[in-house]
Amino acid sequence: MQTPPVVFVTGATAGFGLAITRRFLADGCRIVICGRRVDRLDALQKELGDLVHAIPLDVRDREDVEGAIASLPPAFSDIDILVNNAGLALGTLSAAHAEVDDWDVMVDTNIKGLMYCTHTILPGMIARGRGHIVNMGSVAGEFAYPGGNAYGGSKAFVRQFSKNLRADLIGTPVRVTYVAPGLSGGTEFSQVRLKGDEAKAASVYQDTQPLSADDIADSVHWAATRPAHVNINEITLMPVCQAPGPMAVHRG
Ligand code: NDP
Ligand code: 8X3
Repeated sequence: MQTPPVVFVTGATAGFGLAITRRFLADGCRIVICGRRVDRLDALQKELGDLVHAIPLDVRDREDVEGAIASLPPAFSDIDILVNNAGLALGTLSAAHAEVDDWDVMVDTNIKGLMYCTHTILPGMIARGRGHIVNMGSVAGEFAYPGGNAYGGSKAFVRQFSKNLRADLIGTPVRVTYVAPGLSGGTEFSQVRLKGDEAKAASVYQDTQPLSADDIADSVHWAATRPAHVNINEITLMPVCQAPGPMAVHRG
């Protein structure tokens, strides 16, 4: 890295996004952090200091995304690295029993929010001749499991969108990386997915050593700090306690 890049992290009020923020901050990067929870953003702004610029942002709101990015102060406006991390799963029910409102929220956040941020920030990267977009996927985007329905589908979109971005960006120096973590603990992901059922959320990680948010931050940071001619297309990481399972066969 020459001058420390400007990094824009969506969903930085918790979990992976916060760990990614701390990892890049350790390099002296300037970082725009966003999320919906203003109290968290205020506290983080105070804690992390002047290299951070915190903005309340719901990535589902296209006008808000475009307006917030257009009005960044000059020190933070030339974004070098966009980490499209904001996302969530809602529910674990099978498709016929799932809430269609939950599907809407996942599609609006994981797919449309990611597209809005990308579409708003990408032209500046191309014009400046430097940039890197890191999209947060999941193993759920590749491996099917019961109850994964719309969440896994949304992450499969992110994976293919990342590859298609690379195809569009050929001939430019802008890089794209898709990161697909497996079981990861120490974040709010399961509390959100299980709608506040703390006991159920804790049971997801019972007797396991899941990945940590710092493991994901390391991967993102590693991809972003390869030499400029190297594009890491995709990183899939799972904890050692996890592996893909066999295909289901119903005999009856
Ligand atoms: P957390 O729930 O801990 O963090 C999610 C972050 O996304 C929060 O900062 C939240 O902030 C933000 N967010 C959610 N919706 C919006 C929105 N509409 N606009 C802006 N920000 C939003 O989850 P993780 O850190 O675990 O997950 C981060 C990403 O990693 C997600 O995309 C998730 O799908 C993916 N992932 C997680 C795995 C895991 O097991 N933990 C494994 C694989 C992938 P706020 O509420 O303040 O808006
Ligand atoms: C989160 C990982 O396996 O719970 O994306 O879908 S999983």
